[in-house]
Parts: sequence; C-alpha cells; structure tokens
Amino acid sequence: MSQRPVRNQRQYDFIVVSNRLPVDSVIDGDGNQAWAPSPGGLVAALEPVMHRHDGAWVGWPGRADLDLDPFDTDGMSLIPVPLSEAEVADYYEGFSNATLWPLYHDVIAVPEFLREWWETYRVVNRRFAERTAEVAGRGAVVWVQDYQLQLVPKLLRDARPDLTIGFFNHIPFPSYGLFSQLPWRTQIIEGLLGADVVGFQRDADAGNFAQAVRRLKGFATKGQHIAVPLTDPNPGRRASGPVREDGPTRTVVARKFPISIDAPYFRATSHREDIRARANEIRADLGNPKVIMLGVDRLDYTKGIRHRLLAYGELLAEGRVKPEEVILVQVASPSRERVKSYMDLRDEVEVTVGRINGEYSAIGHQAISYHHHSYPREEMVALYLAADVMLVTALRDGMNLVAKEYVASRFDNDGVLVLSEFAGASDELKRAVLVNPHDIEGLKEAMMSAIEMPPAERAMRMRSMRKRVFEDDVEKWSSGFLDTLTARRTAEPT
Ligand code: GDG
Repeated sequence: MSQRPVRNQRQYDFIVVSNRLPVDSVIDGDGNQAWAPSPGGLVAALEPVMHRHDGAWVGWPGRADLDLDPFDTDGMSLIPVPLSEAEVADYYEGFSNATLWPLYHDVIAVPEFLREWWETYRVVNRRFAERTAEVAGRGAVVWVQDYQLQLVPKLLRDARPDLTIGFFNHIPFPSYGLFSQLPWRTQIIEGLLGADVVGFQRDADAGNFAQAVRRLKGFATKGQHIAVPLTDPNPGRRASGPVREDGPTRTVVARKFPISIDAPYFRATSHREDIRARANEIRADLGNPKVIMLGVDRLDYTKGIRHRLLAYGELLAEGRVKPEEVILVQVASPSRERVKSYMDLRDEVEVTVGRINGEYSAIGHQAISYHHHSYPREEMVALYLAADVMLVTALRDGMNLVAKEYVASRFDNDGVLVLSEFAGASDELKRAVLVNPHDIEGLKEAMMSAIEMPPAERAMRMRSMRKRVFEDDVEKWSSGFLDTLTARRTAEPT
C-alpha cells in the first residue's frame, strides 16, 4: 500500500469512500459515455453532505473495466476505482450481495460462503484503501460507507495512521448467532476496528457489533467505547478469551447515528405548484380511486413486497377492499439484476401481480399498478403526495428512507404510513401504523385501519412524525457523525 500521498495528485481533507460513486457511467442512445445518478439510499443521504464539504468521493463508477481519471461533477470531485468484470461478479454480486447482504438481513435468503468471493473482496477492499490513501491529505478525515468496504478502515489505518477514519454501516449488523456463521468473521471485525468511530442505524446493531468484538477478539467494551490494544495479541485470529487490559489501547466509539433525509428538499418540492398538479394528474390517471396505496422499493427480498402483495390479494379476495375504490401502486426499482435470488424474486413478484390483476382488475380499474423502473426524484414526490397510504413492510431494513421521504412530503398533514417494526425508521416514527409483516392477518388489519383512519387521527399522527423527521434530518445525521469523529482526533492525537 502507498505509505504517503502521491506527488502531483490533488489532496483532500475530507473524503467519502463508498462502493458506488454518486453517478453511474452509462452509454447513451448515441453510444456515448454519459452519467446518470446512481440509485439507492446511501447516495441520497450523502450527496447533500458532500455539497457542504469541499471533499472527494472515492467509488466505483458502476460499469466494469472502466479506468477513468478523477473528474469533477456537480461541484464534487470524484475519484473512480476500477473493477473488472470478474471482480464485479465476485466482490459485488457475490460476497457483498449474496453473502453479506442476506447474512446481515437475518438470513431472509440463504447466504453463500465462497472462498474465491472472499479473496476478491479482500483484493478490492485493498484497492479502495490504496486509492483513498493516495488522495488523502495529511491528517484528513475519511468516512468509509457500508458493508462492501468493511476491511478498508484497518487497511487505511495501517498505511496512514495520520488519518481520522469513520465507518458507517447502512444495513443492520446481525446478532452474534448469525454473524458467527461467517467464515471470515474475525477479519471483518478487525477491519472495522481500524476506524475511530463505527456508526450504526440502531442501538441493537451497535450492541450486536460490540458483542461480536468481545466474543471474537476478547477486547473490553464499556457502553459505546471499545478498548482496542495497540498491538493485537491475536492478529487475524480469534482470541481464546478476554484480552488483558494492562497494555496501551486506543478507543473506538461504536454507537447509533440514525440516518435521515434532506427533509427541506422534500418540503420545498412537495409545495411546488407543478408537483401538486402532477399529484392530481396521477390520481386522475389512476381513475380517481377513493384510496391510493403506494409501495416504493428497490426490488429486494428484504423489502417485504411479497408479504404486502399476499395481504392485499387476500383483502381483495375477501371483498374487504374493492378494486373500483382502492388501487395499489407498486414502484419496484430494478436492483442487482444479475444476482440469482433477485431474478427469482422478480419472477415471483411479477407472477403474483399478474395473477391479482387478472383476477380482480376491471376495464378502467386496475388492482395493482406495477412499475419496474426508476422515476426522477420529483416524480417520486408527486407520487408521495398522491398516495393516501404508504406501505413500508420490510422484513429487515437498516433504516428505510422512503418512510421518511413520504412523511417529509406531506405538508398537508394527510396520509397514513404503515411501517414495519423491522425497519430502523420504526424507532423514530412511532406514530406510524406499526406492523410485523410476517403476520399476514396483522398486516391486513393494518392496511384496513390505514384505509379507514379518520382525518383527525391521520393529521395528528402525521404532524407528530413530521416534527421528528424535520428535527432529525440528514444534516443532523452527518454533523452528528462527523463531530463525534473529529472529537476522537482531538482525544487521541497520532
Ligand atoms: C440502504 C439501506 C437505509 C427508490 N426508487 C426510486 C428512488 N428510490 C430512492 C428512494 C430512497 C432510496 O432510493 C431508497 O432508500 P431506502 O432507505 O429505502 O433503501 P436502500 O436502497 O435499501 O438503502 C436502508 C439506506 O441505505 C440509507 O442508509 O435506509 O435501510 O438498505 O431515497 O427515494 N429514487 C428515484 N427513483 C426511483 O424510482 N429517484
């Protein structure tokens, strides 16, 4: 690894490192290289942070075998990290999305443990760390994002002890009973402990991480603080018991920093005349039904789309909702389309949608309006405004930004949020209609109570949730994390 900044390379004091850059390289209709915003919650949350700091963003440009020079776009400096086709298959689709993703989401799908995927994960994490070390100025603050890059904090610390390193996990951190299945569990814990601050969405995630540290490395934890020996007596190995505490240690902070959204953007956009007109147009195009229910998810098995469809299908079958009165709009944005479990999910969801529509739609009245593509962000806001009921039925979700976006868009204090207890957002949005999506009867009751909720109760609940989302927006999330991180630097100068 590079031990020092590379000469003639522009240096930055603040760097975000994530698997994907905020823009994806795409080929446009004329065969030319172009850039499109890359999808998902991480980019949505970090873009406003980057615009406030004059920093750099290190990440993969979203297309294999593309070796690009650093470039600036939309006021951000982007530092591309290339991945070969084989690396995309093994590091990204394999270890990240078919090993870690299902394992960290309570094994909703069965994780696959392939040694060659792990080897590529190590190689790619090293490349990200090297590229970051090259562009980091002396004493820079580096903020590493998410489960694809868990080895980067330690690699960076070993190469550049002058850096202050933060890590934020956007997805849940599993209980020890599940995490301990991972053959490379000790290396992952060591990788994360290279950071000064390790952030999670919920208290439960931080607690699970601390437990894994105690069980695998034997390091002492006290509240949010972990005492990491400067010299690990068992490098690369599991400790046989608690490590003696008499040697020099550094403190790693592990705690929750619940992520949020750019709430002012959603307020401003939802107030716009053209967006409100568009919301009315959407209602009219759907045949002005009495109730519009909406789901917006990446097409991912963690999001509970199948459970939602099952519950809705049963309500139709039982005649408790009528297709002339109620419609479910489901936006399922394409995601990880080359991973087998995602292909299977798509087939299953689309067969179910087809069956429900076949049985219950009439000419002019669809039971489900299904969309397997992405929309511009403004269209999403219009959809939020048009929807009477928002369905977030994740089986496990780090946070779920869609829930918060819906609330932030409802300046009219109307609309009902049905929210899974297994989404991190349920810790904060307690006035949602909370559900256990595995309980199909309970989910049906929740949908009915949302459909039938009196206006005064809707307004009371929405007001309370809006207060919370506007108090704790993404600006508070990032400044909370970065303040904690810079306080570590002052506490422990290197
Ligand atoms: C991960 C964690 C955590 C979706 N479809 C379209 C679209 N989106 C946007 C939404 C929202 C984002 O994507 C999705 O964020 P979520 O939080 O719901 O889910 P993940 O992608 O799984 O995100 C999650 C998050 O990271 C942040 O830490 O909350 O738990 O899994 O912003 O609006 N945006 C546009 N068109 C679409 O069709 N423009």
